[in-house]
Amino acid sequence: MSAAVKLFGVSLSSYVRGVSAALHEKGVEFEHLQFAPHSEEQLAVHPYGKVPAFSHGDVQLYESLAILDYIERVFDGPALAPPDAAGRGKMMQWLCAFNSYMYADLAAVVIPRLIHAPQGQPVDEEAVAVAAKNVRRHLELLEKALATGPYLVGEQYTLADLNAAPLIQYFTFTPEAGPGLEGLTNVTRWLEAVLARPAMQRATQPAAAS
Ligand SMILES: N[C@@H](CCC(=O)N[C@@H](CS)C(=O)NCC(=O)O)C(=O)O
Repeated sequence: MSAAVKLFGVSLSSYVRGVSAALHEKGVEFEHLQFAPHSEEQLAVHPYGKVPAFSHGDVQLYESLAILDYIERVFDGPALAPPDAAGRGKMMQWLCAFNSYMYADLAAVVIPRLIHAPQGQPVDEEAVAVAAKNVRRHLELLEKALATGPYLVGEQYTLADLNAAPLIQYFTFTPEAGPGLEGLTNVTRWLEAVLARPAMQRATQPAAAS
């Protein structure tokens, strides 16, 4: 019998959704434990209390990039990374660019608009406006990349696509999405295609974020 696979962290999290989508793409059966960030349970599997964390038998991991890479290397199913060094480098570039630069600006719009405001918490409009301007620049970069193929690394759907799309989808639920996505037809087409994948649908609970 194969070792048990467990995913730790609430489905609402965009990073958890990416990892969940990768597991579904590969057809991996897994137990999904809906732990909240910084809960006692999550701190037991992630020293920083963030989501996601992951285990496969004795292997315990945190950081979505590490988890996605492990899933791609260990499990059968459709390849989610290019076979060649150049393609793999491009995929890693987009994973790192999203995690290092894009995530913070997207979250700085999404969290106040979709989490804080509905809870009656004040929103720093100036900070949201600055972040939204940065988001527009990130999306323009994606627009250019997506002019040469359906996915970020060209013809092949990869970890880079499933890592980025969930938080960009949340961005589309904010008022900033109108100007943010205006004219970006490649990004819009890409987002629709990624979100329509059965694996992403199974990983997705967008209603919880709106
Ligand atoms: N670098 C981490 C980031 C994880 C992360 O920031 N997750 C968010 C949810 S999408 C989280 O746990 N937020 C709670 C917090 O930051 O306190 C990864 O890639 O796994």
